[in-house]
Parts: sequence; C-alpha cells; structure tokens
Amino acid sequence: MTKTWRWFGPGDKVTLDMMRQIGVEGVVTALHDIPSGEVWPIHRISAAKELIESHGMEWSVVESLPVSEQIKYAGPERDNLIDNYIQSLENLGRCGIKTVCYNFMPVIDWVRTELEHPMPDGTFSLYFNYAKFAFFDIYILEREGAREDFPPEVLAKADELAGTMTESDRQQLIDTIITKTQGFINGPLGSAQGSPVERFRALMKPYEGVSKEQLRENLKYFLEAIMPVCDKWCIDMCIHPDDPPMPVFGMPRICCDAADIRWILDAVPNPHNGLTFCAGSLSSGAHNNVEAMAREFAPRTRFVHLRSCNLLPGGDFVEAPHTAGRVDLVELIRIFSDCPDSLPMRVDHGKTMLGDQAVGYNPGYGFHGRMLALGQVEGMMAAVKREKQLNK
Ligand code: DNO
Repeated sequence: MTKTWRWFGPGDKVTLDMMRQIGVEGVVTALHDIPSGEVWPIHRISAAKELIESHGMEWSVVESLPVSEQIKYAGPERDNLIDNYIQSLENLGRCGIKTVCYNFMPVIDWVRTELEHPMPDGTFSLYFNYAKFAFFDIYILEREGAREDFPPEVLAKADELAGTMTESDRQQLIDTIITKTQGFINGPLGSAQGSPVERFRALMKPYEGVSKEQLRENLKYFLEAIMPVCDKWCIDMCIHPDDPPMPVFGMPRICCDAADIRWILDAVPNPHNGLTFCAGSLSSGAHNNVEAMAREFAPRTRFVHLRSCNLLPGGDFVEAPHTAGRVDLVELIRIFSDCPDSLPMRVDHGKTMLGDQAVGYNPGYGFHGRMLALGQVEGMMAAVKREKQLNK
C-alpha cells in the first residue's frame, strides 16, 4: 500500500513539508473551494498537482469529488449535474489523476456528537453518543416521527437530556453535528450562511418519501452515466461507506454493511466501480465483521482508510487508538498487502494530543495523533511484509 495523507489545501496547518518529513508518499485532497456541482477546471487541477509534486509527493486520490444532492434524490437538475461531474472526471483524467473517492449519503456526511471527548490518558477522541444524537433529532431538529426511530432506553436518556442541556450545550451540539463536522468537507451543510438547523431541515425536505431502493437506483444511474469517462481515463471511483453505518434523521443510507456493498458492486460490475474500504466507518456498526468484509471486498477496493472504533454500551462508539480498536488492523494490512502496492492508504481521524487542540485543525485531522497513527501503521506494514517474506 502507498502511504497517503489527507490534506485540505494551502490553508491546512499541516503543510506539504511536514507531510513529506514524516514519510507520506501520496496526497489525498480536493479543490475544496469549488462549490459542489461545479466543474473542476484543468488549470486548477494541474496547479494543485504541480504544487504537490514540487514537494516530492504525488496527488494520489481525490477526496472527495462531491456528488450533488439532486443526483442523490433525482432532482430536475440531475442530468446537468452529472454532465458537470463527467467533465470534472474528464479533466482529472487528462491530468493523470485516477482515484476518486465520493459518498452517497443524503445531506449529512459523518456524524459525531463530541469532537474532543477526554480519554483517560489525557488525549481526546471523536465520540458518538447515541442519546445526544437522539436528543438532537427529537428536540433540536424536531423531526416528525423521530421518536419512532429510537429504542426506549435511548429515548429515556434523550428525554433526560432535554431537562438538563443548557442553551449553550444545545448550541455546542448544533455546532458539532452540523457546523464543525460538515464545514470542511464540501457537503451541502457546510455553508456558513443562515441558521444551520433551518438549512438542515430545508436540505432534508426533498428526501421525504425517497426509499432505500430509490436511493440505490439513483446511485446506479449515476454510476452507469460516469463509467464511460472512467473507462476512457482508467479512473477508479471509490464509494465511501456511510458513517455511522445506519440510516440517520429518517433518510435512507445505502452503504452500511456487506449486503449493501455487494449490491453496489454487482449493480455496476465495472472494475472502475470500486470501494473506499473505510475500516473506521464500518467498525462503528456492531453488525459489521470488518475483517471478513476486507477479505470479501479487497478485489474491488481502490482506497483504504485505516482506523477503528470501539463500541460502547447503549449504542455509543469512540474512535480508538490505531493499535487498540475492535478491528485488527494488522490483519487488514495482511489482506490488502495482496493488492497492488500502489493501493493508496491513509490513516484517518487520529487522537487530538500534544497541543493539537490549540492549533485549529479540522476535527479528527490534527497532526500529532495522525502522525502517531501513521507510525504505528507503518510498523504494522513492515512486520506484515517481513512475515510474508518468511512464509514464502
Ligand atoms: C470524514 C471523512 C468523510 C469522507 C467522505 C468521502 O472525516 O471520512 O467526510 O471524506 O465521506 O466522500
């Protein structure tokens, strides 16, 4: 696997020089300032590529080329937006960039309720508190029918929170779920204008009545439309699993488990219809046997995210240190080391530690925690390589 690192562009406080010094080979980035739905022009792609190459690395993966909401819910502008997407792929292909990560999650991408959950060792981790999530859905979003989506014990805790959360706690939760986690990923919720809750409600509206089957069909329609340009330029599209892998806020999600992934890969059996194997997202669902999924889907995996969560009582989960999560990352490295060496891999969501909190990194994308994780993963990779040599 190639060691890559997510970089948010020239404004990222982790610079290309820093990345190069810690052994990063490939950069994972996007043209974050171009609004979703607009074409990525060749001159912008090649300028970013040259900048990365001038620092001795390559632009390995685009994460993400965002899929517009209208493509997901089949709105009236769908075909025009797909044409723009195809044009962006054409331009990426011309510039020699061949791996594109995207997701098909309606409205909201990854969901966490705490960005700096204190751990006993003094570091901070990303955390998902199921009761706080239910509280947000029921009491802040005030979504009709929300109560029906939660088990009684979670409802009881959410109701309790309704009595204890102060106005500032509520604001902080809104800031976490909507503003901070969505703000840096080019998603539809990212805009800083207007009330985030109102924006969220408005964006959810077109999904009323959209079933899981319909969303799947819309993904198939999109993939079928873009495969010719992927064939032309040898571009691998890699869908990112839903994070967490379950439906949220009453909207369907279609990339949550092995059956979903099988469906997606079978629906469009082109090898360019590939997967981002995000071990972390998959690990936050108790239903997922992540090692077995890696074995099954390695042949169609085009990009790997290495991290792992730990599941906690009551439906909570926490992002674990890379050596101590529920997923055996050593085993995943064994599995993916049978893939071509060029397979890009990045560590994801490190701990916040050693002063990272004061720098203002994007949540989950601090420097020290990810550097530690990369070092750990590098060690695992070296051990697996040696193991394979000895077993030859
Ligand atoms: C969060 C990320 C996601 C991911 C997108 C890919 O930290 O894992 O935002 O980049 O879902 O499209």
